[in-house]
Amino acid sequence: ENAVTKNILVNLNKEGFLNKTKIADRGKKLRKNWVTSYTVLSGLKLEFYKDAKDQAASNLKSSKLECIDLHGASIEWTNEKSSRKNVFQITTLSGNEFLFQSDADITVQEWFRAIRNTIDSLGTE
Ligand code: I3S
Repeated sequence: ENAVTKNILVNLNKEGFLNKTKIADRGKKLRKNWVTSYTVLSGLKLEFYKDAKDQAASNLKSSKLECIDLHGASIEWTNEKSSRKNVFQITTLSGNEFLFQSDADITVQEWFRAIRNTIDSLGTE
């Protein structure tokens, strides 16, 4: 089984609105700027759009805000990096750090689980 097959088997695809801020770029600390983006977990990566309509038109390069490669990334809950509740951090192999948050407890837990499962399924392949 390769990573793509595993992803299909455990059905990790997910999309919806999530608050996000990038806090480091290749290890260099950035000033926080929380934005709400339409977030899409496509199995291998996380993509961000302004809204769902933009995602539907994702063939238009301009609508995509950013993309996170989850291969080799880590994910963890954090209480120290924001005063907000339900915050988790993703750190990419390249040293980019992002915080994600939603006031909806279940939403955040579902996102955390789906992203962690994706990272685990990508493994070291
Ligand atoms: O880690 P910080 O500096 O307390 O993060 C806050 C700032 O990014 C703030 O913007 P200004 O630096 O322009 O004041 C944001 O408005 C806050 O939301 C940030 O804190 P939270 O606790 O919301 O992550």
